[in-house]
Amino acid sequence: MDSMISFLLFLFVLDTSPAWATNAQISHFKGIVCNQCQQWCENTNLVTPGSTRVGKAGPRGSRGRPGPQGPRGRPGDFGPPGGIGPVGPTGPQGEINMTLIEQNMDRKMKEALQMITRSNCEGAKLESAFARNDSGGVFNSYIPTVGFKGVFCDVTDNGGSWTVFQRRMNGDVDFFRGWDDYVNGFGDLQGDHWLGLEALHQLTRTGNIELKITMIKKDGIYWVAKYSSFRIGPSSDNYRLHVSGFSGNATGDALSYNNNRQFTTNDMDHDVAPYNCASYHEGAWWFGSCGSTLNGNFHKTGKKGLFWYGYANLLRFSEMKIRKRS
Ligand SMILES: [Ca+2]
Repeated sequence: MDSMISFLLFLFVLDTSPAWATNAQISHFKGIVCNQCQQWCENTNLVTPGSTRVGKAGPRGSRGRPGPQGPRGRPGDFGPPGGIGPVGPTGPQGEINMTLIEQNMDRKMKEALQMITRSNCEGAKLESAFARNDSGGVFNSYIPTVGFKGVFCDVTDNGGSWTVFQRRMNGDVDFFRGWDDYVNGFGDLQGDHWLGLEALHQLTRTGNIELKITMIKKDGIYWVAKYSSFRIGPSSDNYRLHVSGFSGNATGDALSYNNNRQFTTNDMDHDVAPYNCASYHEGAWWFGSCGSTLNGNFHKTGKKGLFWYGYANLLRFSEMKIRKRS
């Protein structure tokens, strides 16, 4: 009942717009009515923006106190990596530690190293040969002053380690040659060949070298001539022969006649004959006043043939090889 009275009073106030009603009084009545009849007020849009008045702005307030310090920030990401610096100066050359290198090599590498560093056939193994046959094979060697050179190593005869330096077996290589060829060597290492006088000098210069000569006569007899000491002098002495200590079943010590003789070829006569013994025998050897030679003409007989200790002992095979004396 009281609300109804207030409402009627409010309508009265609004309709009459009395001059005596202050804004505060109007707002007071609005509050009372709408507290009681809120839904009605909303539905009738009785409360309008115009029903309130905006007052003058008040004085500006004082500045507030600073707020509390904020939490610490997260660390930043890493930056991009820097560039590669300049190459430093080259260090001093170190010494080659052969012991360490060999320790790290496998067996095959060691064999390869032995192949290129060996100067003779000592300890040569057949499986390391470049080419081979029943008695041995071809190996690469490094001979002082000569350089790299192929050699045929006999790895089977009485313990092996033989370096073959002369062989006549089929006659397909001409042995009637000049000085340079005999110094440097010629022929087929697996067949007929001459290793070379300079190589022979280098391989025997230290001494303690033995020589073995195997021969097969035309009649099939097998001969062996061994010498316990064999050495070839230097180029300046025309590769003089020093040999001694003969043994074997070959008839006669043929090389004793050639001992201490210089080498003679058809273009370099160092023999004592009034003519050139190499031309006379169609070969080359440590001739004195000539004498026998294993470097004669394979296909001829008599003084131009291949013989040992006299023209009558013609050969169809000869091989000369050396190794360190045990
Ligand atoms: Ca002469």
